[in-house]
Amino acid sequence: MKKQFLDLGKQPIANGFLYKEEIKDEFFFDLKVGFDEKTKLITQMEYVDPPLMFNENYSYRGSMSKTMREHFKKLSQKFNRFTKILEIGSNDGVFLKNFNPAYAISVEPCTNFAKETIEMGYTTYPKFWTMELSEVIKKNEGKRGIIFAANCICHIPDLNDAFKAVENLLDDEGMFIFEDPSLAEMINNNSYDQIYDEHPHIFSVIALDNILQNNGLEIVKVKNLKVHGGSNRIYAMKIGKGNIHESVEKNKSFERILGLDKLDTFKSFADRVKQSKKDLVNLLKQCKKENKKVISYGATSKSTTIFNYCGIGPDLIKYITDTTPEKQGKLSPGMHIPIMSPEEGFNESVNYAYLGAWNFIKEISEKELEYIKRGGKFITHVPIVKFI
Ligand code: JHZ
Repeated sequence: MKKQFLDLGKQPIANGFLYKEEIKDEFFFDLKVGFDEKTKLITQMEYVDPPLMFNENYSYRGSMSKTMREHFKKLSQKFNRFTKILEIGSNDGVFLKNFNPAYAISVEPCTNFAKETIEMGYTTYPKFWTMELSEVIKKNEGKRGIIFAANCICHIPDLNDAFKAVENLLDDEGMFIFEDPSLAEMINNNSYDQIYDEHPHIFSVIALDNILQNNGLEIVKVKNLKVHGGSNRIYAMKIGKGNIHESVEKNKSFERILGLDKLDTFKSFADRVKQSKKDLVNLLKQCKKENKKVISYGATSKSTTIFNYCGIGPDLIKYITDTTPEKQGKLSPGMHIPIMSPEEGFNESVNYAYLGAWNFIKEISEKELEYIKRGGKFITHVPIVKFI
């Protein structure tokens, strides 16, 4: 039974960057978030139909940041080169490209990206991850020693089906490894922008272990990661097949201390979210009053939630810069702020830049030393609304 604790209002498709002519057909939904009392899962009250988000026009490229390219390269070096791997949600191949196509295959429902990894030589199933698909792959390719997914499992509405499908395709001694944003980090950082259509769930280790165990799998190890504003890498195996590392209980008891197994914790989080909205809007209005030019750095899915929930449009944020070619020349979803390349828009006229990609603050501040030296400032809402 889901109990609603947060209403983030009408929201568009977070990665639905669009042209002016497309505004009239733009899709909106109610973004409401609840707590499932049985499994302790934080999950949306109603899910957006996946093909509306993940299709041939999907614009998020995992390889756009150096941080993530290095992250996946480093991780891939820990894997046995000769283990048969399946990646669920291979995007533009940012992880997959580190493996020999003879051993690594993938699943990717965004057909624009599936085409890219096929061209790179990898067998890629251009489909959503389901029990039905895992049966097809088992017949065609055989079972897998490793099933990997980064920023993908929390995108799947039906977790029971997804985990059953993993259990079906995994070798008996195989390892299911996946990373997604951490609920503990979201609560601690007030980073409510982790919630958007593509993230129907935000995972605690407690909730994940409950749901995995209902489907024949269990968590054997947890690694806390810095990427994407704080994520967890979960290592899971078939029940009884692995030794349970102390990190599992450590994470669960930390989460219990934070109250992630109780609805009240999320009610107070919702109060902090409302305050964050007021603070951000007030700060941007003040900048406008002082005739400062404010732009946004990184046209992220996260900033779609922020701009639409807070009602921030081109009057407060002139435009957004982003390195992704597929986003440039378009408008941001819902609030229709123009997007351009950093070469075009990140220039001397900018006074302040709201960090849509706050999760890459280190990479961005290293890259934008000139801007910082001449007095340019960044604005963030994480963990509180402030100038950096
Ligand atoms: P970034 C996406 O979320 C969607 P987003 C998805 N649902 C998910 O889970 C996470 O990714 C992992 C640009 N950029 O990674 C590139 C610059 O312009 O925070 C990207 O468009 N300059 C799958 O969209 C965006 O910012 C830079 O220097 O919230 C970053 O998007 C850098 C570093 C990035 O994910």
